[in-house]
Amino acid sequence: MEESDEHSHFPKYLQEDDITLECKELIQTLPMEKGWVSTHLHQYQGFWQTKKHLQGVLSFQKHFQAHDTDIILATSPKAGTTWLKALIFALLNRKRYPNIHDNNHPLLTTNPHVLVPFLELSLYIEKDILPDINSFSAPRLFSTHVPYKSLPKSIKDSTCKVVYLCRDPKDTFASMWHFTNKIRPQNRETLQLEESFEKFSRGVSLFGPFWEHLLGYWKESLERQEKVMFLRYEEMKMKPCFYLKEVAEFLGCPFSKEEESKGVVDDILNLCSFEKLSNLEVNKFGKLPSGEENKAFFRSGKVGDWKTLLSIEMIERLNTVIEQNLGKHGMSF
Ligand code: PAP
Repeated sequence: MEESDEHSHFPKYLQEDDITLECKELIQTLPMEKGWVSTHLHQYQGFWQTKKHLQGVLSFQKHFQAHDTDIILATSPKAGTTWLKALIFALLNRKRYPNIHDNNHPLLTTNPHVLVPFLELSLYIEKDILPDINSFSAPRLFSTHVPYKSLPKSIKDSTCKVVYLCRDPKDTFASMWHFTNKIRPQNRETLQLEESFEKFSRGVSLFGPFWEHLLGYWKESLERQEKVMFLRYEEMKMKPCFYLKEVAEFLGCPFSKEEESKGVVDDILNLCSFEKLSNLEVNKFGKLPSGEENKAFFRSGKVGDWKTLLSIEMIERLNTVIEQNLGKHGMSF
């Protein structure tokens, strides 16, 4: 029996039998490193995965058939996935739930990760069981942490839309470190900050290197603007109204003048705000089907919280890594 690693989204204990033969054989051929917690990470198509994630990725790559109307939310872990899921779910379902104050909105009783499932971490994670996603009504809304280059061909070839959200790697690291500590098995000591930081800076984190993840979607967003929309957490925090309207345009469901004057944009932003979501019963006391507490996905929701965690040396080191890998592509944080 092996403990699953950081950011589970799937059951904590992984039996050898839960892994397909195909995945076991592939793993023998891949570079390997010790992960942040206890299990190993395996480098597949340039990105680090746990065994179980890898199996989900393989099944997703093999079986998922995109529809032209699908919408895929892509993020690297801890970039603000929960927020993006809530916002876009509320945006797409605004006609179905026109009165957000009516208490019947699904986001008031259900965690965003349940409403917008991960393809590789949830829908395609079970060995030998394929999800029945053809019954989902259009537009189907899914999410993924899989890097652009590893997405199934049908996503790239179809006209389905991809919305990517990234975040300052210093905050991403801080969020990931706190989260991994929170969900670690009770009998494990607190993660060593220095050790996790060293791995993150070398690119060894779930779906890392973070810079390659970000660049894959960034380049595609420049080449195919109608296909991939590239968003930053910090900018969305600063101008949420502007970006929600931009996303609505991009997804082909712009707000009408009437909706704007009725305050629909603000209603969605309020419903999906950190304060609102984190204080709901479901997110304070509920759990995901995979066993994680919903509250683990709501910590501080701030920009720049890394200042409370990282030493001056760490900040310098990460800034250098960011500059070396992203600076030449015109990106900075
Ligand atoms: P995931 O990629 O593992 O699904 P994700 O949702 O990206 O997780 O990570 C949670 C982060 O998003 C937390 O950041 P923090 O640790 O720096 O606080 C969490 O607080 C933040 N978050 C969750 N919901 C919201 C929200 N509604 N608005 C802004 N930030 C949010």
